[in-house]
Amino acid sequence: MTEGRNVGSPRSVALVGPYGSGKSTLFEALMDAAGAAVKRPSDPRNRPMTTEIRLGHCTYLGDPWCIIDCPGSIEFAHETRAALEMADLAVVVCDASPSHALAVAPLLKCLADAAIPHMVFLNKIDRLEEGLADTIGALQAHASAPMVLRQMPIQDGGVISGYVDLMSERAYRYRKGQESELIQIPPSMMVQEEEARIRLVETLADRDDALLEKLLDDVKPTPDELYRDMHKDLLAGTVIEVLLGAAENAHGVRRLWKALRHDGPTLRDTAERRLIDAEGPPLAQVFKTSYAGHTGKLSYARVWRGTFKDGAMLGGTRLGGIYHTNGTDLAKRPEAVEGEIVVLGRLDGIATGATVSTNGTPDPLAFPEPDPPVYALAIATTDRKDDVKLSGALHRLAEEDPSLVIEHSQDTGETILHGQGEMHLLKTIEHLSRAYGLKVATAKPAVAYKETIRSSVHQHGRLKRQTGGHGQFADVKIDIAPRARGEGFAFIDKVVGGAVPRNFIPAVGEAAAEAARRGPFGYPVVDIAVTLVDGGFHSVDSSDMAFKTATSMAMRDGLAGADPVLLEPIDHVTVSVPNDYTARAQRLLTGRRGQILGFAERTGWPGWDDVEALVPEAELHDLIIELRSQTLGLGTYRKRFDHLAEAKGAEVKPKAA
Ligand SMILES: Nc1nc2c(ncn2[C@@H]2O[C@H](COP(=O)(O)OP(=O)(O)OP(=O)(O)O)[C@@H](O)[C@H]2O)c(=O)[nH]1
Ligand SMILES: [Mg+2]
Repeated sequence: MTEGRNVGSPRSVALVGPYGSGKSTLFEALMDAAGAAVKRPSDPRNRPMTTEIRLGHCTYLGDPWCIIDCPGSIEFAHETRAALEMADLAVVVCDASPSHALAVAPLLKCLADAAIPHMVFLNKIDRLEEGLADTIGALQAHASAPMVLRQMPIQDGGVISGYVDLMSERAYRYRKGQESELIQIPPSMMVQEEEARIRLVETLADRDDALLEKLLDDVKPTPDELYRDMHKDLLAGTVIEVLLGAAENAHGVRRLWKALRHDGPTLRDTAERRLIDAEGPPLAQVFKTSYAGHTGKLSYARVWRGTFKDGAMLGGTRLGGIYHTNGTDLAKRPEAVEGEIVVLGRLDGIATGATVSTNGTPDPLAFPEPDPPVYALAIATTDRKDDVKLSGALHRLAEEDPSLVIEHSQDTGETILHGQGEMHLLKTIEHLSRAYGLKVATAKPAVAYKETIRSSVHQHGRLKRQTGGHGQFADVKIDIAPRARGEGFAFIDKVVGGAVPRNFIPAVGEAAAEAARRGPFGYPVVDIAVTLVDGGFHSVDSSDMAFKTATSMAMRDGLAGADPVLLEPIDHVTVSVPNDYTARAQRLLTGRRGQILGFAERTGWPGWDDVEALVPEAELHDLIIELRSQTLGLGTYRKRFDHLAEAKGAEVKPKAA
C-alpha cells in the first residue's frame, strides 16, 4: 500500500451536502483525527445550523490540509458554492437512508456541471434501517457517473459494526471515537465481498483497458492500480466513490482521511482544471469577504500560485496581515504558501471573486454568480438618526454577501433587502444589530401598484385670485384620455391662436406629469394622454405658477371622473420542482391567483419540471416559504415583471393619503 502520493502543497476539501446531514459533525471528527484543536458546540445534540463556512487547518500523516465546513441550507448556498470553487475536492455528506437521496440531487448536478471532483460520504449509518444498496440505487438516479460503494458494511445483530475496504481487502471493526481495529474478513462475508469487489473493479475497468485485460485474464489487480484508477476517475468525474460512516462516533473518519489522501486531487490537478498556469507571478483568489471589528476587512483567499508575504503590495493595496482562522479567532501567519487557504487583511477595494498578485492586476478567474433572490423584506431604522449609518452598513453587507441585493425602491420609497429566504434575511438583520448596533423594523415590501383611467374626460381648470394689488390668473382646458397598456404618459399641446401663450405651455405639461404621480387611489397614474386644447390668460396676472395650479386642479378633478382603476404588477413566474411535485406547484400557484401557462421538463434537469404562470406580485412575498415546505426544500422559482393588470378583488386596498 502506498503512503499517499507526494503532494507537498496544502490541499483543500469542502464538506457539502443537504441541510443537517452531519457536515459539521464530520468536520470536527476529521479535525480530531488529525489532532487539530477545534471548537465544538456546547450541546452536540442540538447543533446550530451552519450559515457561514468554517476553515479547519490541519496536518494528516504529514500532509497539510484545509477542510471547509460548508452550510447545507439552500439559503446559504452561495457561500458553499464559492468555497467549492476553491476546493480540490468536495465530500458530499448525506444521510445514508434512501429517503434522503432526492435532497442530494441538486448538489450532485451542480458538482457535475461545474466539473468539481467529488466523492460521497454516507453518514449516520448507526441508525440506518434500510439496505445500503437501496441508498446507492436512489442516489444513482441523480448522479452523472456510476457510483461505487468502496466499503462493505459488516452487520452485527442489526447494526453496522465495521466494514471491509474493497480496494485493500482489509476489514475493520469500529471503535467509538478511536481508530478502527483491523480484523479478519468474517468468513461468512467472503463470497459477498468477492462479488462486491469484482463489481468495483469492473466499474473502474470500464475506463482502463489494462485493468480490463487483467480482469479478463483473471489476474487480480494490486491495490495501487486501483488507487490510481480511482484517483483518475475521481478527477475526471467518471466514477463517484462512496464511503460510509457515522460522524458522531468518528466511524469511517480515518477511512475517509485515507481516501482523501490517496484518491483526492492535488493543487496541480485543480490548477489545471481551472486553467491556471503553473508558471507565473504569485496568484490568489478571494472567495469570501467579511468585516471584523477592529481588524477591518478580511478577504478569504486561496493561493493558486507562489507565496504571499505580509506587507506585500497587491496591485496598489498593501497586504495588512495573513491569518488562519477557525471562524472566531485569527492566528497570524508570516506568509501564505501555494495551495493554502488564508485570510488576507485590509485588501480595500478588492471584491469577492477577484484575483490578486504581487505583480500588477492578474487576469480574472471564473467565479460563480449567486442565484437570483427569492424573498424580500422592507427595512427601516427604528431611530431616524441611524439612517446614514444604515446606508453605510448596507453597503458593507452587500460586499460581504453577494447573494444579498439591496434596493431603494423608486416606486415605494422603501429600502428592500432581497435574499435567498427567511433565514438568510433574519441572519442579515441580526448581523446589522450585532456588528453595527442597528435596530431595524421589517415589513412585507409594499406592492408597486399603479393606476390608470378607463374613459376620456374633458376638464376645465381655472385659477382666479385677487389678493390686494397683484392677482393670479390661468385657465386651461384639457382632455385626459386612456392610452394602451405600457404606453406611459404623454402631454400634447393643441392650443391654437395663442389662447395659452407659448411660454406657459411647458409649465402646464410639467404640472400634468406631476399630478399623474399620485392619482385618486394614491398611486402613480400610467398610460394616459393629457392634451391641452384651450385656455385663457391675463397679460399681468398670469404666470408659470398660476398655470401649474390651474392644471393641477384640472388633473385632480379630471382623473377622479375618468373611471379610474388600480393596476397591479403581474409577474411571469417559473417554478422548478422535481416532477413528483409538479401538480402541487400548480395548485400552489392557482391558490395565489396565478394563471398557469403550462409546464415542461426543466432544461438540463432530468426528473424536474418548470411550471410557468402569471402571478400577481402581491401574492409572491412568501411563495418560496410555502414552496420549500411542500417540496422537501427543493423547489425554487424565478420571476420577472410581465405586465400591469386591473386589480380585481378585495386584496387591493387603496393607499392611505
Ligand atoms: N445518528 C447520528 N447522528 C448524527 C451523525 N452525525 C451527525 N448527526 C446529527 O445530525 C445533526 C446535524 O448535524 P450537523 O453536523 O450539524 O449537520 P450539518 O450537515 O453540519 O448541518 P448544516 O450545517 O446546518 O447543514 C446533529 O443533531 C448531529 O448530532 C451520525 O453519524 N449519526
Ligand atoms: Mg453544519
